[in-house]
Amino acid sequence: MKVSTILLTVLTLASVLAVLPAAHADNPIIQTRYTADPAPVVIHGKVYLYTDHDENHATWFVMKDWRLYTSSDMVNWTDEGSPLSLKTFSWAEKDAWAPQVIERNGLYYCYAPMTQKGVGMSIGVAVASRPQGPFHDALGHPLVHISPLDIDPTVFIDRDGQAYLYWGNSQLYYVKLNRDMISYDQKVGIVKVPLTVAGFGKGPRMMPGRTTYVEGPWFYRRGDLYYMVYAAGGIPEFIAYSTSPGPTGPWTYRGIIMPNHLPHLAFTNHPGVIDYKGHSYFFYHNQALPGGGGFDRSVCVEEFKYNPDGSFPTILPTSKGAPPIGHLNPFRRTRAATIAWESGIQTEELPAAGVCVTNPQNGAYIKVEAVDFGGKGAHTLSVDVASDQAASSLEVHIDSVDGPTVGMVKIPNTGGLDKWKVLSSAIHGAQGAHDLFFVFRGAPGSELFNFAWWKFGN
Ligand code: FUB
Repeated sequence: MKVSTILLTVLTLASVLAVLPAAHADNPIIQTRYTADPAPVVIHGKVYLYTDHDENHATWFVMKDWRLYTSSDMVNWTDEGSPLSLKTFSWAEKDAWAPQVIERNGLYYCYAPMTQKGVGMSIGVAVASRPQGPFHDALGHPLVHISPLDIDPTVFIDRDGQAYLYWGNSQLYYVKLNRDMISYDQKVGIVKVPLTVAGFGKGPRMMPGRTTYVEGPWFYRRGDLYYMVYAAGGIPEFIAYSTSPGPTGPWTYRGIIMPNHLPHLAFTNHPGVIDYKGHSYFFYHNQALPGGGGFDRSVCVEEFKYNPDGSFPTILPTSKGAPPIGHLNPFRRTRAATIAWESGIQTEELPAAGVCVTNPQNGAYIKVEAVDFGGKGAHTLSVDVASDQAASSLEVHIDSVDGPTVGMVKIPNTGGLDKWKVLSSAIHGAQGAHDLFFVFRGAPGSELFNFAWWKFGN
């Protein structure tokens, strides 16, 4: 793409973003925490989105745990808590950075970079029997360490069963993983990928003699073409990609996917690419949440279509995000921490209750998108809540936060924020497909109640 075309695209985008109504935004897709470095994977028909986690008000990368969110419709994301943290690795000191998870033979392997005490960034591997974890350190020491910039592992199993782990900042390395996924072919050893201009593009002026490759590689195959998508070009980073006829190169530079210098993008970026239910998705991070910044980032997603020759289109960040694919069934028990958008709540893992919605104040709300109440509609709503306040309520609206009220559950003092009670109430007028809004009401300035799950009845 010509520089003038990129500039025009950037300017057009800037004006489009300026007029997009924030109230309808679904990007960033996680609002309850700052999340970065998305690592999506499809497991048993569901998207598992692993992220790392920027602590609030950070002035450097302050990152202690990894988080997991799941979705079946690409708009409602369920907070599954933290499946692993620095505490998982006895040798870790700090810096829970960009992870990736892969399944093999019914086990789930998480490759994660972190600072090894007294050594520098190294990559560990943890294993779990469920994608939700808990993950356990598989080795008790790092899997690979070759430089202080050993970060951003990306893992892929090819059709012949050979698994590859690529990683690295400013230099790309790989190993051929053994079938156990926790050791690698020592004869091949750690391979340094030749970063040629033909393979990875010419770096900008501030990176003399270098290619565009910086970090955050995301490796996969589509048909017979192998893709390496990565953060590129120095700071602020754009996302570029290279392709190859084989898993170990030779690589050909294919250009920019997501430009930099766009409103709300952070100085870093990190790709994650999946196909799901016949659609293609590009995950990245920005700094668009209130209080956001380069060290308080947020994961986003856009839907895209590959060009017929397998090349990427230019993907621009939007505040709208990907459209829903399918409807959420409200007659199944749904965790309250299933959220398309929220305002004024938190999520927290509570003993005996799992990940719940906590700390809502008067006027806080949760939006659940594309909920199908069917032709017969819903007539009851049950919610599992715990409260130490006398007179709170949960209003149920459809279409918008101040749209028609279809019901209201009175929430009494249940005996404490850990005393759970299932309460039910009548619902009127919830029929067909709508966005659903739970609005929290109660004494201003108070933490109203904890909310574990909800279920409509007909
Ligand atoms: O999140 C910490 C580091 O910033 C990641 O490992 C890089 O990819 C960049 O996003």
